[in-house]
Amino acid sequence: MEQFTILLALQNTVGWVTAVGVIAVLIVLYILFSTSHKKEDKEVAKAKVYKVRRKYFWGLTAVMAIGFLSSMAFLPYGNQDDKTDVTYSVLAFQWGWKIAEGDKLLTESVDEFRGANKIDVIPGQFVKFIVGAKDVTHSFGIYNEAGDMVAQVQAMPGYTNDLYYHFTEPGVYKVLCMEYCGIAHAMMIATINVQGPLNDVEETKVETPSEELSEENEEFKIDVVEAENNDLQGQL
Ligand SMILES: [Cu+2]
Repeated sequence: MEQFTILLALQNTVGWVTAVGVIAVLIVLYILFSTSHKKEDKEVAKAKVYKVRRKYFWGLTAVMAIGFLSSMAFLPYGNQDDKTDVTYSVLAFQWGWKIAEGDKLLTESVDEFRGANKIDVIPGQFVKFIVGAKDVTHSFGIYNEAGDMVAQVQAMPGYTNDLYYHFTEPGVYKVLCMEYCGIAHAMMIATINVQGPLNDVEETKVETPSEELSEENEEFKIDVVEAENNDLQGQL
């Protein structure tokens, strides 16, 4: 966040320097042309303006070069691989997704590549997706449970693109194709299941009455346990 603030401040500064420079040139132009009437004066004025303009151009180029080079150090994109917990390869095809752990897409041909259209990710994992396509251009879009797109990258044949996403929120994420790719484009759906391990689910106590359970009660208890198990499955 801090880096973005610095970048914005730099952008603003460059903007202001440009604006002030343009205004200065316009003022000089105006003064020179409004005070010189004779033809030869205009020629002299023109030469002066060109000289100022040249200096301004090189000055601005130097300021921009220094600003650009020094701001490179603050770019928020470096070292993503160091943060990566798990890498997945993603192959888009007409019409579906193959997702497999690892960087197989970089080493295997697209015909050999095997994968599933559903993966499990542990909440908190920083995931790298290596995304490619088998046939035509597709687009790998990740949607959260609220239906908001949280990350997206093009899936192109012959290339791979990297996409990083930090799954901080648990939930069932959907992968949809963002690039119209033919008749069954809308059927291209994969699932990224971001749920905690089973033992993270809070245990619900089944209260046992102190008196001995009759057969009927015993059955009732089993029903309750099964219903709870079903609930858990629904969540997972
Ligand atoms: Cu597609």
